[in-house]
Amino acid sequence: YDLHCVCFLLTITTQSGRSLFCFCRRTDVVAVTPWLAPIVWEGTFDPVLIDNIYKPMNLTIATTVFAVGKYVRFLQDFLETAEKHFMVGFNVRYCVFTDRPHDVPSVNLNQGRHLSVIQVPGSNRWQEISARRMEIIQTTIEHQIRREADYIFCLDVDSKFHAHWGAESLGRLVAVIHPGYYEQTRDRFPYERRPASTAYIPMDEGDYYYGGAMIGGFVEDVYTLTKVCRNKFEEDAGNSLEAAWQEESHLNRYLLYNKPSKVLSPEYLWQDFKAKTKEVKVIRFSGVIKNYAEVRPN
Ligand code: UD2
Repeated sequence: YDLHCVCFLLTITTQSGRSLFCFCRRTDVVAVTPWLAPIVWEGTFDPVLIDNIYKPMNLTIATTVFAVGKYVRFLQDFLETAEKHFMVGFNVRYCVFTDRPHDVPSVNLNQGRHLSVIQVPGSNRWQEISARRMEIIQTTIEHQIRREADYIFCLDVDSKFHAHWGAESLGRLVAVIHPGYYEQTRDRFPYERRPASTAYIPMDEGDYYYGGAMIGGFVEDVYTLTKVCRNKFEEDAGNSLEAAWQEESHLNRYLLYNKPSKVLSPEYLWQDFKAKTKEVKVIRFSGVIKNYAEVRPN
């Protein structure tokens, strides 16, 4: 399940006798972490070879997305573009969490893809909506997802897919490098810096700054992640603390001590307001420009 295409020249002969080649063609980016997990950039993997490995497994990918309050307006573009680019040819089970089930748009889904709507409470604080995602994903894995899916991706809704996002992204525990910080040194990362918080990371620690807009992996590994982050969040709340970037801060702390088995480059989480840089050959998924004051409850 957790096959990696790293930086080796590899030849595989398929059942039809065809030889497939896969090798790292990038010299301008680092494509492996210090703990030997691949960092997935365009040009470091062969999508045909990877499909040949994963498609026969008949995998199901759960995909959670929160659309609470006015964020329901982002669902249509999110789903329509996902149908074009995200895990095409795989079984996908979208779980849409919303307080406005009647506003969930009807989008044509391809074969093998299903959508369920799960009602969640609204909130007057955007920080709470964002932070409670861990708790809700944890309980939904317990009640539903672990019976239905092999892998899970948890994604931000105010986003669109623009290009192929496929099985090269699958792994035991998958995180994405935040596009705002991939060129920065660790002392510039916006980790939680107060020792009193359970999300605390000292200045001389940290590998990458991971974006909270995507977590993924085996259902059970993401389950443990959400459970730990939820507990830490609640522990902080009990001490009247809220980490600098809510669940993103807890996620970064978790991933420092539980290293991801695969890291996605910022191709998998760009921001529309940010000009494309030369390393980014393909933007696959990006956060749309939004008027925070208008879409958030406060
Ligand atoms: C950043 C992160 C986001 C999260 C947040 C922390 C990236 C690119 N983005 O984004 O993942 O860690 O900071 O606070 O890494 N939501 C609703 N209704 C609301 C507010 C939020 O449904 O009223 C959901 C929705 O799915 C949204 C997500 O929470 O996509 C994240 O909230 P955000 O978009 O306000 O956070 P943002 O863009 O500052």
